[in-house]
Order: sequence, then C-alpha cells, then structure tokens
Amino acid sequence: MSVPYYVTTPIYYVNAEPHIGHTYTTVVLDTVARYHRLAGEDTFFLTGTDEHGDKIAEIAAERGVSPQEIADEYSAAFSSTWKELGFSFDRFIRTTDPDHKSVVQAILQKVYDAGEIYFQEYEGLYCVGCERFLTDRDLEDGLCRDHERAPEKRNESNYFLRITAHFDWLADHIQQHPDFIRPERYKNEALSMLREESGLGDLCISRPKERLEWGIELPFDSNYVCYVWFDALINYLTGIGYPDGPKFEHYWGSAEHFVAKDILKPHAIFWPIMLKTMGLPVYRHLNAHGYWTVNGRKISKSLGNMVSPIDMKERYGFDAFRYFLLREMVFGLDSDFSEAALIRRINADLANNLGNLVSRTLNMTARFADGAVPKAGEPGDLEREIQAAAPETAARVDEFVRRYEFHRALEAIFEFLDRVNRYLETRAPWKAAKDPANADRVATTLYTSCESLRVIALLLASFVPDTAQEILARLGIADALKTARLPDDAGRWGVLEPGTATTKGAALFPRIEVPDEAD
Ligand code: ME8
Repeated sequence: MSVPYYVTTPIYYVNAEPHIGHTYTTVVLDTVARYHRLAGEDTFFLTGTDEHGDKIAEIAAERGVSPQEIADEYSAAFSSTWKELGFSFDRFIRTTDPDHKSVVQAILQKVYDAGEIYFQEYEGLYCVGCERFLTDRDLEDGLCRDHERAPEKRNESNYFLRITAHFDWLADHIQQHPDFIRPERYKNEALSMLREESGLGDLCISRPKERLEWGIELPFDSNYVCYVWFDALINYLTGIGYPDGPKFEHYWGSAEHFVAKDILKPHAIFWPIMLKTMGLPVYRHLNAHGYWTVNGRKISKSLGNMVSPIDMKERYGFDAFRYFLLREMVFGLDSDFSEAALIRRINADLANNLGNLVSRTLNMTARFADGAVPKAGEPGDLEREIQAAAPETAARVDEFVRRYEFHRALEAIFEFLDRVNRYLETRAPWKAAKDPANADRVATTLYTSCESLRVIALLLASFVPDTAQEILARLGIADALKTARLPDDAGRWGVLEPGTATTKGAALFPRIEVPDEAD
C-alpha cells in the first residue's frame, strides 16, 4: 500500500449548529485530504461529533428531552451539513457509536490494570463549559476565562489518570521533535503548561453517575461514567479500527490532528500521555490554528453571529467561501470574517483574476480556434517563461500545502495566474488574430493559455474542487483528476492534446456589486 496519511478534525460538540469556526477546520482537512490523495498518498480523513458529558445533559434537561435525542439532532446537523458542503471525509464518527463505546471501555480497563489510574476524594472548582475542574490560571475575577461563567464548587470521589508522572517524558518528547506541536507558538504554550508552576495536576477521568449518567460506564466501577474528554480523544483510535483492524496498523503512525487553540491542552498534554499509558506511539503532529472572529467579535450564540456555511454557500457558492477562509487566515493566527471582506476577495481574485482568465481563454479558443485546443507552434521567450513557471509553481504549492501554509499556496497559484494574464495582455491575440499571417502565433498563445488553465485547475483542485472540476470540464478533460498525480502532472507541460473540444460556459464567479457603504 502507498504512503499513509491520516488526518482528523476535532469531533464537534452536539450543542450548536455548525458555524464558520467548525467549517474552517473541516475545510482545512478537506483541502489537505484532497491534496494528499492527488499526491498518491493513501489518505484517511476522520471527522464527527462528541456527544457525551455535562454540556449535552444540561441542554437535554433544559429542553425536557433525552441526551440521545439532542445528540441525534445535532450530530445529524453536522453530518448533513458536511455532506452538503461536499467534504470528502472517510468516516463520520459519533462517540455514541457502539464500536467507540467498546474501545473506550477496553482502554479504560487496560490503563487501570497498568496501575495508571487511582481513586481519590477531590474538591475543586468545576466549569461545565470546559467540562473539567479549573486551576487558578483558568480563572479571571472568579470566572472561567473561556466561558465567562462562575465555576461550581464540587467535592467528589473520582478516578484520576496519573498524568503528572509523565510530564518530564512529554516535555523531552516535545523538545526532541520540534514540529510535534506546530506552529511553534503552540509548542511553547504546551511546554509552559508542563512546567510545575502551571499547577496542572492529575486528570480526573470519571464522573459519578449520581451527578451525570450521560457517558460511557467505567468497566471497573459501575457507579461512574467516563469523563467526556477521555472518551472523546479516543475517537481518533476508534475511527481507524483500534485495536486490531488492519487500517489501524496502517494509518496510526501517520496521524495528524488539527484543532483550534481552544483545545490545545487536551491534545498537547492529555492525549500523548493517554497514548503512552496505553502503550501506543504518540501521534505524528498536532496542528493548531487560531480563532475566527466575526466583524471583530468572538463567535457566540448570544451575539447571534454564528455565520452559517450553508447560508454562505447559498449566497456566494461554497468554493468562494472556502477560498476566502484558506486565503485569509494565516494558519496559527487569528482572523476576522466580514461579508465585505469576502466580497472583496471574490471580486478581486475569483471574478477578475481567475474568472477573467478562464473566460478570455475559452472565448478566444471558440472564436479563433473553432472551439478546440489549437496546436502550438514554436515557443518564444514569453512561452518558455510560462512553461518554466508551471513546475516551479507546482513545487512551491506542494511545499506550502505540506507545511499547512494555505494562504501562501494560494498566493503562489495566483502569482502564476497573474503571469498568464499579463502574458495574454502582451500577446493580445484578439488583435493579432485580425491578420491571418499571425495564425501560428495566435494558436501558440491560445495553447499556452489553455495549458496554463489546466495547470491552474490541477493546483486549485484541493482548495476549490468544484471550480477546478468545472475548468477541466470546459477544457475537455473532465476526467483529469481521476488519474492526475500532484505535483508532477501540474508541472508537466504539453499534456493537453490539440484538437480537444472546449466549451465557453457562463462566468465562473460573477462580480458582486456592492453599494460603497458596504465597506
Ligand atoms: O472542543 N475559530 O468541540 P467544539 C476557529 N468536542 N475554529 C473554531 C472556532 C473559531 N471561532 N470555533 C470552533 C470541542 N472552532 C470538543 C473537541 S476533540 C477530541 C473534542 C473549531 O464543538 C476548532 O476546530 O467546541 C475548535 O478546536 C473546535 O471547532 C471546537 O469544537
């Protein structure tokens, strides 16, 4: 089998409809999964929903329905939205799936038998939003920093996982593998969580049933259910058939998790230690990104600013929205969303730049070459420059996608696109075609533009899949993505066969007119 590549989104809580934040992480995953598949890697893309815990039990109680009903409703909202948006995931896991429940119980028993779990009475401040006991550092003016709500004082006997005993080992591992957690700022944050003064203690992994029944029962004590984070993280193993499925053995060594910075601690600290206590190798990389704000404000239900990806798809087309998300956010840093900024990007990059090149090239091919890819004559300097830029661009895109620098990858593709637009301006085939003596030069120019469009479409295929497919179809090579290998096929020149029938089609991205005050 070919090189494995296993990527995961966080599994989303079933307490909200999917919004721009969840959509961003899933768009990133869809993009890398598509890219690595096109690069011939054996890719597995996992996403899903996180359904147990206080938070869900609380909503169910408020609504007077069972937690399972809430979980079914919201999980379906995520899975149907993800399908409607065309995400190419290989499994949508739910933590209420039967295979997940047995995996969690088997792991709990294994770790318990290994002596890594102990029982103790505990008193502390508990935040239902975080689903955990807080430390002093989590508090600001007595309120949970993340949820801005007062934690509850709780006194309970519970089971704890000995995580503190593994801090030195984990700190060493992080230092010896500098890109284990990336970008670097999050590696540094994880290291500082492991320092003694951070006050991070052992991890409480149980909840007494008298307080919370909605969870997976501990196999060694039926009075308790498993803490939701311990259960949730294990989805990354269940999703590929742990413990003895063939997929598990194939994929686990290549695991890459993607999360936003809100859930750095469970992924950077709890999860590697959990894996260690289970006797499993740790994941390959944890990739953390920043937050989306909307018009400069945090996304929240109460502000009513939860940008819906389905609304965006209906209004602008989903490719335009995904392009914006990937082009605008520097992976790792925060970014702001506004419709005005989205419209600016659509007009500048997609309508003017890309859309224009597609329509000019295909209209002229229809007019001056009878709607078929013409045969190129001898290339001049300008053609040779474009031919040389194609493999360079493909190599840069490959490097940037593999480093998760999506904005740079798109920048590189659009630099190539600009170059082709400038080339067309210089060759001006619409003028040259007036004199039949220029027929050969016009054919060469149009071949160069059509072939450049093929290169651009292959490189864009992971970022804006429907648009790329449409361009390829108009170029008469609708099946190109079925066999293409990136980066080589995008960098190879002369693949389009002269004589291939092309189609003009409507504008790919019509310009969006906005009144001036929209800015
Ligand atoms: O934390 N900006 O689920 P969750 C960017 N169930 N990304 C955002 C975002 C924003 N404003 N808001 C949400 C949980 N996200 C747990 C995870 S994993 C074993 C368990 C994205 O529904 C981002 O990926 O709160 C973030 O990490 C995740 O949604 C949190 O989703």
